[in-house]
Amino acid sequence: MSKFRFLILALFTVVAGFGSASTGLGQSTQEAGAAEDTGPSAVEVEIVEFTFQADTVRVKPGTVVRWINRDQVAHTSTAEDGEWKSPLLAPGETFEQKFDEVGEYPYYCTPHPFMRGVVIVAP
Ligand SMILES: [Cu+2]
Repeated sequence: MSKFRFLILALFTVVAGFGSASTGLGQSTQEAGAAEDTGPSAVEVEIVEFTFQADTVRVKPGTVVRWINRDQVAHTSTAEDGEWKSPLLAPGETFEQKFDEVGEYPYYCTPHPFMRGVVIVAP
């Protein structure tokens, strides 16, 4: 990844962070941003200290959600209904899933079932 692209991603993360600060209720949300100039729009969920951050993401149909493990131990992103199932993600590894259909998609981490998140797909 080029340095420039990394900076864009970092900036997006900061902007999304500001957006979530106003939601309150101890639950963070993240809106899908404008499409990047390459490929479909993507939203990142960081796995940090046994939590999905943000644990609730709202995206438009066709968005790719990318989980990235920034923790010290391995985690997964596993859909409750079996729609997707990441391999065990070692620290630093990522997993992507594209969401085309409107709906709510709860998921968890297989080794740590208390780790929960949801992807909400709406127009
Ligand atoms: Cu886990």
